[in-house]
Amino acid sequence: MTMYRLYYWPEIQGRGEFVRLALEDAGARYVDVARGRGGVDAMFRLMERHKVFAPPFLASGRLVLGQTANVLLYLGPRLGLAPKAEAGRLRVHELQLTIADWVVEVHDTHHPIASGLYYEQQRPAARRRTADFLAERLPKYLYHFEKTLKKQKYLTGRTACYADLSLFQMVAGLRYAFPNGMARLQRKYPRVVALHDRVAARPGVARYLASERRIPFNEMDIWRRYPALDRPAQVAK
Ligand SMILES: N[C@@H](CCC(=O)N[C@@H](CS)C(=O)NCC(=O)O)C(=O)O
Repeated sequence: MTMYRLYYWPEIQGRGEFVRLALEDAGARYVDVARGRGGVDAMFRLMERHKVFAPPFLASGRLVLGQTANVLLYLGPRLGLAPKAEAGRLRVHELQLTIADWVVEVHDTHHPIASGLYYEQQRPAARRRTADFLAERLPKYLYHFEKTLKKQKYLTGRTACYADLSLFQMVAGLRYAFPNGMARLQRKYPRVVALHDRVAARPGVARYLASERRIPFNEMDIWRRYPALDRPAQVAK
């Protein structure tokens, strides 16, 4: 069985989680290198040598691949998490790229001006950005996936693909970051919620979620809980 090496920041789920969920769902053998003894130094060395722009990246034998969606494009067929036909594979890749765009927008709710500044240095802009995200962008993404799931169990039909696992992760992360916003919104997207629950119950994923390998969400991650950004609905007086 192939041994994969995943490289990602050791203290957060982040984008590494999309890859981890695919590996865990399939019961693949892998090492989370930066969480081991080599730490992030091992990660930086390989990044430098292979000119990878940013983590996560994956090493498989001599192959080193960066960009989350690219890593999943490679892993999908090898882990039984992608359709066989090219058209189906490209459709899954398209869905994954849409999720990648969505992740950037989630990140930008707490870092709307610059990634290099602290959240505390961009709070007013973060409030404006989050209000727009919750009112306009989040419903647009959720509706897109709700529509895609119409009349089918998983995003591409009867069997799960890696984009289903990533959609699970989006719902989990968004519920953590915006418990009030998501409580208001999610009842309008029952198929997305059912997909989340279906993925969480898959044996490999359920085992992983119950393990210590699943790091809890935290405020260094992409999905951050800042109560000032996620106010409860106004109660009418
Ligand atoms: N488009 C890339 C983005 C990768 C990325 O932004 N990685 C973050 C961690 S989640 C990082 O460490 N970025 C460093 C940087 O952008 O300078 C992907 O989807 O993998």
